Amino acid sequence: MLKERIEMKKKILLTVSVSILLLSLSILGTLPVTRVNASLTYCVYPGQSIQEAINSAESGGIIYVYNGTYYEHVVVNKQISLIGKNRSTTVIDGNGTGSVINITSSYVNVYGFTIRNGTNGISIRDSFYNIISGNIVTDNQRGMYLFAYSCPCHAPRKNTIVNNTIKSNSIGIRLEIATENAIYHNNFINNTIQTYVTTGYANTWDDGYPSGGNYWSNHICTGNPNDGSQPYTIDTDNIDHYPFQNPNSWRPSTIIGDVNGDGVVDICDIVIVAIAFGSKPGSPKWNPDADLNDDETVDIEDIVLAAINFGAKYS
Ligand SMILES: [Ca+2]
Ligand SMILES: [Ca+2]
Repeated sequence: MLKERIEMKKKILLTVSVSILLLSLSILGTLPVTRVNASLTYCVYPGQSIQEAINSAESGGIIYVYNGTYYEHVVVNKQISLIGKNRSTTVIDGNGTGSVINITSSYVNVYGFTIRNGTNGISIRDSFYNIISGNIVTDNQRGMYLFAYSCPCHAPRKNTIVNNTIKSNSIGIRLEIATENAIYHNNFINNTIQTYVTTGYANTWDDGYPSGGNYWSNHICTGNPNDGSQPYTIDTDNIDHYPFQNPNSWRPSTIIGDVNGDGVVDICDIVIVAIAFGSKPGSPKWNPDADLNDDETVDIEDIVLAAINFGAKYS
């Protein structure tokens, strides 16, 4: 019985995933930023507005942004996944002012962008359980800014910031009254001030050993990660116990299907695989992260691998 139930669960998950896949594939050729299916996926092309897509989306929706440079100040005020096609070539530029992406809702995913040239690259205000992964955040006054807008009781908590490169900002990350957030497997490179943290508020800067913490360009240590003998100390409540000697040296997520490396296999991962469906190295849609079985093709086998592990997370 148990085996049958597991098989049934797999079948249901596969059906759901393939439906999502087909839906995703069916919309990739369309141009308007219009709703494709109830609250699911919107595509944004160069010349269109990411904000308009967010405004149209319902909670739980996915905004998929094609390669290009978008000069916008994006406000994310509802629970959505904002996914860029390629972190190097899908660019949101703040034109030197404001927050490039301002997150005021909880349960938001932001994956796969270059976010640049703002007062804040990404700001997270009074909100929780957001996941910022796989982005390049550069040339902002504050790369990331987590803060309580109204009162300390709204201090941002439980946000996860993983697999980002945060470089050449005046301040890499500013945590102003923010606590219990997890920040690991990021590259902090040549920010004038790497971190600026309000004292008395504790956050997590590593994922334990041997998973490790972050790479810091201003911290010399040995090992990927270091064994704990050369921690990167911000203050007594904020210590990266296991920093990395070299950038990008963390092991990929050990959960098959966790494409964006945030520790859980969910709809965001399935969509990333679906978007790369049919691609091989060299093709425009190719994303090596989506090739879960490493056979240099993103196909149904990769979708199935993600579907089987749907819901899995680090314990
Ligand atoms: Ca994931
Ligand atoms: Ca594959």
